[in-house]
Amino acid sequence: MSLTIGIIGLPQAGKTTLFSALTRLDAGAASASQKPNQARVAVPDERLDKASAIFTPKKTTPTAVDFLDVAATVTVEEKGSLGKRVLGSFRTVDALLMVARAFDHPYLGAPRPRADLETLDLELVISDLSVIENTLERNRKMPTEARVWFEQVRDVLQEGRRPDPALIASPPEAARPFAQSMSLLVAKPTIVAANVGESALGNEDADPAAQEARGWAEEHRREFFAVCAAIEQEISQLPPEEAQEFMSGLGIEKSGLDKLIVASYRSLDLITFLTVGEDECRCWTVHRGATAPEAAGKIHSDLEKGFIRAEVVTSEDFLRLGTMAACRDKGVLRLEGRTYVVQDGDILNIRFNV
Ligand SMILES: Nc1nc2c(ncn2[C@@H]2O[C@H](COP(=O)(O)OP(=O)(O)OP(=O)(O)O)[C@@H](O)[C@H]2O)c(=O)[nH]1
Ligand SMILES: [Mg+2]
Repeated sequence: MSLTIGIIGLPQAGKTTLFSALTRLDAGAASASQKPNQARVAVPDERLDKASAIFTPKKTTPTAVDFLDVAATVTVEEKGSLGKRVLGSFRTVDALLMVARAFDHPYLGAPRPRADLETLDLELVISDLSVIENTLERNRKMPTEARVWFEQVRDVLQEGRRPDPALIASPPEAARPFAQSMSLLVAKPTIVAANVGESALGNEDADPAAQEARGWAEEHRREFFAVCAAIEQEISQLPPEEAQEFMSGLGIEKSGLDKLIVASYRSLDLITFLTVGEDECRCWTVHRGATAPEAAGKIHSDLEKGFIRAEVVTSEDFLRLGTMAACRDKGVLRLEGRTYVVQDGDILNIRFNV
């Protein structure tokens, strides 16, 4: 299971620049042809790096995130809205990253992130509305129970509001076959990024346009971060050591990728656990609240089926003490059963039999 994040925004917001920065690819040329950009990125995790330095395993395996970037510049036929081509591409993603321009653009002028985010959000609502209306239109004989649910969602959207996640998550049985292929954009976890100008570097959060975007994100209960995509793209082309030096020189504490991963995991309610050893050190992603057997199932279905117990230590304790034996001696290596709820950063060793 890998996670896909769709980068969405008005034309010239800096989506492709950000995509290039996140993926270390130079996607500028591809975007000129309006071909979507898609690439997989390893999720940075310090705990994994440090565990790997201790074990020097044959393999180190981070988790991965896929990014999708679609040009928002639309043709005349698409009538100035983001349109089917653009928004349709995002129906299959797990989360949306809304990029708001917070830099001065050569011909679009001063940033107005609040207005842009409103416009973008409205486009999502309009697109979802048309999907629902088409579904109702095409399935005139839909059971009443299903129709009522669709109309409920439609009415909320028509008022320009977002439907209650609980409503979206639980369509009545009769509506499921119709709702499945729909995957509403407004129902997706959404993160807002302000793409600030170079003058705001090192102090991105204090930038007035970034604050405007943050305000909007907070009102809409979305995760937020500020980034300067143009600089990050330049940094992403440097060798890692130089990049680190360059970033500290500019006062950038965390890369856009780091900020995005934190925001995404929070907004999707995901956590990371680790498995370590001489063969492999590896990160895994599970939903917050997953039990030890569920986590074991991520590794292999046999581990879930034959689950006996999990040996658990926090990465903090392990990295401080350096060996499992020391963790056992200090009593920080615990044996947990089926009901144990896995915590972010836990190092697990599953005992099982098949
Ligand atoms: N000054 C400044 N310019 C930027 C920044 N990010 C992007 N740009 C510039 O803004 C323009 C648009 O950037 P793109 O990344 O192509 O924007 P986009 O959102 O992909 O645009 P479409 O694909 O047309 O929808 C380019 O000229 C970039 O160089 C930034 O952080 N600062
Ligand atoms: Mg682009």
